[in-house]
Amino acid sequence: MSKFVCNWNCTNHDNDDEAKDKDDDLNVRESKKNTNFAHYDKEEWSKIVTSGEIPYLDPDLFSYDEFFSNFLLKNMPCMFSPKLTSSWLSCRDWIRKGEAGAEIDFEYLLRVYGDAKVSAVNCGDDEYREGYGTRDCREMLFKEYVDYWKDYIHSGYSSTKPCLYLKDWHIVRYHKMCDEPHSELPYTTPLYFQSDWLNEDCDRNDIEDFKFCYMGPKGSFTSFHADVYGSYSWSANVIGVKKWYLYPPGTEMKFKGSGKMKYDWENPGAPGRDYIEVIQNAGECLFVPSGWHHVVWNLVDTISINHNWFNGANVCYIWKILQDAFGDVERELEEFHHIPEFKQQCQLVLKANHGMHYEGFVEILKSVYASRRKVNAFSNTDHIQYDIDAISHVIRDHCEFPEVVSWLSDELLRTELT
Ligand SMILES: O=C(O)CCC(=O)C(=O)O
Ligand SMILES: [Fe+2]
Repeated sequence: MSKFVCNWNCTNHDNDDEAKDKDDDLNVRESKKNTNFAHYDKEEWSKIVTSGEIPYLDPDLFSYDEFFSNFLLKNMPCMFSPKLTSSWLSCRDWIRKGEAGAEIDFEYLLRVYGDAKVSAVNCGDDEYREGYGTRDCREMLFKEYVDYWKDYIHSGYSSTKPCLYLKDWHIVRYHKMCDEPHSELPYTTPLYFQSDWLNEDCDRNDIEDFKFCYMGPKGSFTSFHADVYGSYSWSANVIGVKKWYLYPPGTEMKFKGSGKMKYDWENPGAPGRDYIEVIQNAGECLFVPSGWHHVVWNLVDTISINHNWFNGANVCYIWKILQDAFGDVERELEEFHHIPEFKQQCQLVLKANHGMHYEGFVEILKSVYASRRKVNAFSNTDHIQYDIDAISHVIRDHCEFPEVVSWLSDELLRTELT
């Protein structure tokens, strides 16, 4: 057993007959999804919302174990001081001294990334603002984006020009793919975020990862959302300032009328809509817990590094979100339920809509399990044991795939880890 107390509770009540009867009502269904958090101490979330502040941590004084127990397991946000990023190449080389303080070194960035392919969204687009994806997503070369950005700054951020936000750039993958001499990575993942099953799996299979660089002018923003698959995220500012509105799980329901979620831009904190406002300065790094909705504003020209990830501490939540998404697909395609391959077809739609299906999820669990049994993948034995226990727990809950459960039983028999 690991010394860390587990918080697993994977039973998905979506399968209950009684619950199915009520499923016609979207709001009932959505509030049922909130039971995904039943095993967390919501009191703790309310306390920090009431205090209006999140813990500010000095990495020299804060161990991984403390972060694991106090933030990952409790699903609570926190901010790390700039000491966490002070050794990053990007925090040194992407910035230069200007007349009014630190400024972006566009010339350096152009030399290294000029020909990289990037995409930028138009923050003025209504669809983007409403958080439903956008058709106005522009593919361009990095040098074209810099030309635009410089011009936008020069115009005094003119409201007659579009506000374009360069998002979701897989910069680590760019370094891996190009054989230019500038292969030194712009940052290293801080220890606190290194137990990362999602990116571990992407790296192992050489597929697109969840490690991003964001660059945007003053006024650019990311709409109201919770992160992909229910993952955690961390976000570090290389330069600039972000303002975050963080909503504890469940409070996003306050933005629902009948049907779709609608964020209230004029009044993000009307009574009952509990949130914390967080200012993130240059070098600081924010931990965003699973299922916390958020809106993010760049208050000045800002560059950040952001990862999405999950591990043993939130894997049950990821599994529940996946089951909920599968339930949604089944309901959408209900008229075809008599077709013999109905479930398999729903899995394919799940993969297309959600980005992951059951099989993909199990593959991640299996490969993390195998690597944890080699022990030295992540050196702390308590955390290795925690990961192994978490995977066993989720897989046992995975009754739709008896062959996976029997794979686990075989593996457990072979496990000699004490
Ligand atoms: O910085 C942004 O614009 C969005 C970041 C974000 O949503 C995240 O890191 O989860
Ligand atoms: Fe996010």
